[in-house]
Amino acid sequence: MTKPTITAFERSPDGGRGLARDMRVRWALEEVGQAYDVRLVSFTEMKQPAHLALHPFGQIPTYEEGDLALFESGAIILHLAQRHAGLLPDDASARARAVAWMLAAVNTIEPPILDLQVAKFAEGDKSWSAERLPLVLERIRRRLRELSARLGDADWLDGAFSAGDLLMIGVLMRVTSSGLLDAFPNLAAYVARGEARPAFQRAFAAQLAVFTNSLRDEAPRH
Ligand code: GTB
Repeated sequence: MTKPTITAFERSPDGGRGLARDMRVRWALEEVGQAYDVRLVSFTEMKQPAHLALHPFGQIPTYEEGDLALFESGAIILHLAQRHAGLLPDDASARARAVAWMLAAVNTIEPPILDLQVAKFAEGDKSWSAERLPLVLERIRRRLRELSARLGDADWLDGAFSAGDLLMIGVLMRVTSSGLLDAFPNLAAYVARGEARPAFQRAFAAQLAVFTNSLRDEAPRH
């Protein structure tokens, strides 16, 4: 495989906490042992024609491998999982179930979590915001309850670790700091189990280094 290039924030607003979606792509690349390059983009560059040709919505991450260009973190991870061993089971039915978990992560669990970010950061100053917030939180709790019940005391969602777990943990990471996982110790342990994987650690360190370097580059010189 041609060494792929992904895009990531030149300076992530999350301060290097691994919450931007290049993190999950880096993690998948590390899991399958595929070396990659990173092109850092600013918010301005993301909206310029060169980047829009790669990503119609002017976002990160993107993925370039030879003449293949992809956007959408889920699609990039599915591509990697299909091209390499290690992220999808060989058995066709188990593979289909793992893909179902990938879609459940981005299609069922992530939307209410994104809604919380919108409620807090984009709508926090609206007169109706305080009234809406509990509804948004309850929609997340409902999904966490359901997911927690299904996971039970298993390590991973369906047998061995798969791209379904990678995406699900990538999504759940976005609510760990809010305390929403505290009521679901098995989900908190599930996220911690994912974060303990060596591939996660390498990916996390790489994205943190980008943030740390961006601070250093900006530091006043004496
Ligand atoms: N569905 C797409 C995917 O999965 O790839 C969504 C891509 C997306 O939302 N990208 C965001 C982006 O480029 C970065 S990850 N935003 C810039 C823009 O739209 O102009 C979302 C994100 C951003 C910041 C934090 N944070 O600071 O905590 C967390 C997550």
